[in-house]
Amino acid sequence: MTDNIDQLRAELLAAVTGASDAPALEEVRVTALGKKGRITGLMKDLGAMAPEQRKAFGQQLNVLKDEIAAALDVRKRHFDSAALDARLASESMDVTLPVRPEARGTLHPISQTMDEVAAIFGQMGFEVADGPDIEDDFHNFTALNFPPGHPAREMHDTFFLPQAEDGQRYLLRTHTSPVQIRTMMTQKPPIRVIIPGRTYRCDYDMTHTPMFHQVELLVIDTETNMSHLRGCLQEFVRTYFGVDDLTTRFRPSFFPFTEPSAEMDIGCSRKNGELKIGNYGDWLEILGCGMVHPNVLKACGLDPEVYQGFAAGMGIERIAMLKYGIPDLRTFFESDLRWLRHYGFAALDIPSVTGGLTR
Ligand code: 2U9
Repeated sequence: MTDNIDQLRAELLAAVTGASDAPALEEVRVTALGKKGRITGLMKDLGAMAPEQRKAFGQQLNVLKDEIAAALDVRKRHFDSAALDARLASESMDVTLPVRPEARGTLHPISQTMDEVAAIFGQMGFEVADGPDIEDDFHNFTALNFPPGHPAREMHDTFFLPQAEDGQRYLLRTHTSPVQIRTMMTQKPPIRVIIPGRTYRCDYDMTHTPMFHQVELLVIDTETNMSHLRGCLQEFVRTYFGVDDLTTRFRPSFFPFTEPSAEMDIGCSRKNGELKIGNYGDWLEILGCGMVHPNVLKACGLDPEVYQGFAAGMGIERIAMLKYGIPDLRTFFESDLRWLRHYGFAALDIPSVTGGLTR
């Protein structure tokens, strides 16, 4: 009996050692320990033996079973680690190789334009501020001096969220101006901020998309006036469009949040249906602006007798289209890779006032 077990042990251990790969080893396991395996078969024979013999033989079989299982386990781990090494070797890559040119990503013109705007105003001492896309009525309308029945407060102009548990009707901000309200309520003047960001209005046609981008700016100090506003905006458009002596023109306008309010035009030419920025005698509207309304200052806890400020706002898509000759607004949001490759920017082409601003 013992001789048989010793012989079986030697045979099975030799088979384990001789298995050349994981499937061969699995076959050995089935042969030894599977349902119809050799050790399993001997276990079944125990039932027919006398109690004394069953006890002695059973113990020897259990030892054999454990030994073979352990040997199988050691050999299996050897194959597993060899397989892992082979996989790691086959999947390794040389991270020092240059990026494949056809896989190169580009910066969307919206991101590039926002970066350029931030670089120009940053040079003038402005900081970038941001705030939530979901706003409440106070920050988006009331603090900005919108009267109760103003059309912008209507359902068909603004995306309202379902009434919240706190009874408020939250909305997707219709401009980035709520960020200026939050800034004035939390920071002590002097304030010089620009706010680039997403804005939302219920509108979709050739010149409007439900989500678009704006950049607004705000300056609050004890002595600010329209000439500061004009100088600042003139400096911006000259740098942005790369035309050193670009002329600007102010036309009176109206916004609830500024008084007086104006629209600023820049010089251009429309000869032969081609738009060119420069001093060619024609005018192109570029942005809206004005002195911050005293009611807005009061709503933010600032005394209009002490502080004045100016603000302006412009559409990012519009100034990107003008500078980079992009004819159709809707293409900005189509995620067309050919369009992105054509109009996109190299990721490392970081804009600054001295480089990367003009093409
Ligand atoms: C505060 C006070 C005043 C921001 C301003 C405009 C004029 C303006 C439009 C340009 C094109 C929006 O994207 S657009 O449709 N904006 O004409 N925006 S003054 O005035 C502010 C903002 C915040 C507290």
